[in-house]
Amino acid sequence: VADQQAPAITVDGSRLVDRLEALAEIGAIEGHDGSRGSSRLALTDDDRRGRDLVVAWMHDLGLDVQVDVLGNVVATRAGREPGLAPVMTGSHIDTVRSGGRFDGNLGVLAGLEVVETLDRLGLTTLRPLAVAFFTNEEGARFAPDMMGSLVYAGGLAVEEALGTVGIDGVTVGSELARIGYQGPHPCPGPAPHAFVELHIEQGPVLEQEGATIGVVTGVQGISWQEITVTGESNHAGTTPLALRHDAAQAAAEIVTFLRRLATELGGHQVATVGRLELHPNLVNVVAGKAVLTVDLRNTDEAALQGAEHRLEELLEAVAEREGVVISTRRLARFEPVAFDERIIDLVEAAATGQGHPSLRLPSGAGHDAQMLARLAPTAMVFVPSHRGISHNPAEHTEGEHVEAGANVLLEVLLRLADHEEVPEP
Ligand code: HGY
Ligand code: MN
Ligand code: MN
Repeated sequence: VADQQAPAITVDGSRLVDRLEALAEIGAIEGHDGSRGSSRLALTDDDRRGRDLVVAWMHDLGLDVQVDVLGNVVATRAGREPGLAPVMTGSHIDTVRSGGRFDGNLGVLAGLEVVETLDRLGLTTLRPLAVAFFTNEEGARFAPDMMGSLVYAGGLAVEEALGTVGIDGVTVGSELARIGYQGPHPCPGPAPHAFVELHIEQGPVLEQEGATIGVVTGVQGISWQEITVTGESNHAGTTPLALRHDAAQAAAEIVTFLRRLATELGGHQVATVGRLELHPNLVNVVAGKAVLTVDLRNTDEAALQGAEHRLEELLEAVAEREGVVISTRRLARFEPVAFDERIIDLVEAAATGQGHPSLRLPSGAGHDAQMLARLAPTAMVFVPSHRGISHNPAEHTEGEHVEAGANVLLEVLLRLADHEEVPEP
C-alpha cells in the first residue's frame, strides 16, 4: 500500500481561543469603543493572577515547571532523548496598561496548545519541548523591556535587574518576592536547541498585504531614554516671556522635533514620547520641571545612532534657548537582531505547505526572541493584527489567524524537535 500521507497534525483553535479569553479576563479593561483588553503590568497582583492561571495550565498538562531568580517560568515536556537540549517556544503574559488580549499571551498559550495536541495524539518528540513566559517583557513599569529574557540570555546581571526601580518607585526584586515568583533556578538559563516565538504583528503590514503568516526576519533596534528638563517654576500671569525657563515649552519642542526627525529620516525610523510629566502640573504655574521618555527605533543601527545624535544636538539647543538644564538617563538600548535563516525557511515552508499566504518582514516591536537569539538559533511567526492596532484594548486577531499561526508553530517545532537538525550557533 502506498505510503499514505499522514493527515497533518492540527491544533484545536477554539480551545486556544478559549484560553486566550480566560487569561484576558484577568486584569480585564474596556476600551472607549467597548473593546475588551487586559492591564497586567509586570509584577502587579494582576500579573501574579495571570501567572498563577498559566502555571496551573502547565501543571494540568503534566509539564515540569521551573521558576528562575527573575521569575521566568519554563515548563518542559519530556522528549524521547531526555539528555537533549529542548526546543523552546513562548513569549510573555505581562501587558502594558492599555493592553490587548493577544500581545505575548498568544505565544505562550499556543505553546501549551501544541503540547495538548501532541498529548491528544500520543506523540513524543525526540527532543524535549519547553514552553516559557519571561518576566517583564513590556518594560513599561520597569525598564528595559524584555528584561526577563535579557537576564535569561545573560545580557543583564541578575542583581542589576532585581535592583531596578520602577516608575512607581519600587524595585523588581521586592515586587518579585511580594508576588511569590522569585524562583530557585539560576540565570543565565540553559540554552535551548532552538527558540521559536508566535506573536501578533502589532502593525498593519500583513493585513494590508493580505498575508496570514509573517515570516519574521529579525527585530529592529530600540533606544529608550528618560529626559529630565529642569527650568524654573514661576507665576503664569506676571512672568514676562523673556524671563521664563519653561520646562513645558522645552518638552513641547522636543516632542515636535522628534516627529519632524522621524518624518525626515523616513524608512523604518519611528520616534515616540509615551510618558510626559510636568511639575508642579498646575494651571497657573510655569512648569519648573518636565520628565519625558523617548523611544527611537530603526532596523538600521547606523541610522538609529544618527537619530540619537540629532536628538542630543536638539537638547543642547533647547537648553541654551530656554535657559533650562536637560539631563538624560538610558532606559534601554538594543541593536537590530537578524534571526536564523534556517528557521526562517522552516517557518516559510510550513506556511506555504499549509496553504497560508506569507510575507517576510522585520519586527517593529521588541520581543523575547530578540534576546533568546543570543543563546540559540531563533525565529518568529507573526499573525495579522486587525488595523495594525496593539497596546490598545481594541487589539484583535481573527480566530482563523490564531489557529493558522499555532499550526505553523506546531509544524516548525516538530521539525526542530524531531526531524530537522539546526546547526549549532
Ligand atoms: O516595546 C516593545 O516593543 C515591546 O512591546 N515590549
Ligand atoms: Mn509582546
Ligand atoms: Mn507589547
